Amino acid sequence: MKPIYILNGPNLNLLGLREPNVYGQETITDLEARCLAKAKALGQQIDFRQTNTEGELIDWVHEAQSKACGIIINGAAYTHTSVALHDALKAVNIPTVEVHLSNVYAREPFRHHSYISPVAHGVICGFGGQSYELALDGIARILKSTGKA
Ligand code: CA2
Repeated sequence: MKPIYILNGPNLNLLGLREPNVYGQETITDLEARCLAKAKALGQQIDFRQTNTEGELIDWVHEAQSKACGIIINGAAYTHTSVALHDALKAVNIPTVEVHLSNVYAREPFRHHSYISPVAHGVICGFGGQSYELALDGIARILKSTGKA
């Protein structure tokens, strides 16, 4: 069974270590453990990664085309800036769900635009770490309905 790639962008390695008022107490390791437990309950495999580099994130999206059955992506700040990430996601034809911990629409206006949303099946934001679990539910449903689970 191919895994669902869960890709995390810049600064998310600081989760739980800085700005707990915005992003909560959970570390990136806690978040990975939460995703592993949820994936197990859904009978799915995951490959959970974080990078601070735009090019690496794009390389992982390309790799996902042949090695993953779906993508869950928190592009972090690249969500709002990266045409390259938009183009990479547009080029892959496996289901993609955009996630954010915070409700980006309740924050600064520059966070209201996403280059990922137009090329994603769906978007989940504002539920903290639970956003990732909801995204796993959503992608598992897509995979089942398309016979790819
Ligand atoms: O809410 C989200 O998940 C975001 O993708 C997080 C990004 C932000 O740029 C997006 O607008 C929304 C920021 C990730 C940085 O995470 C930090 C965690 C702890 C301390 C500092 C940054």
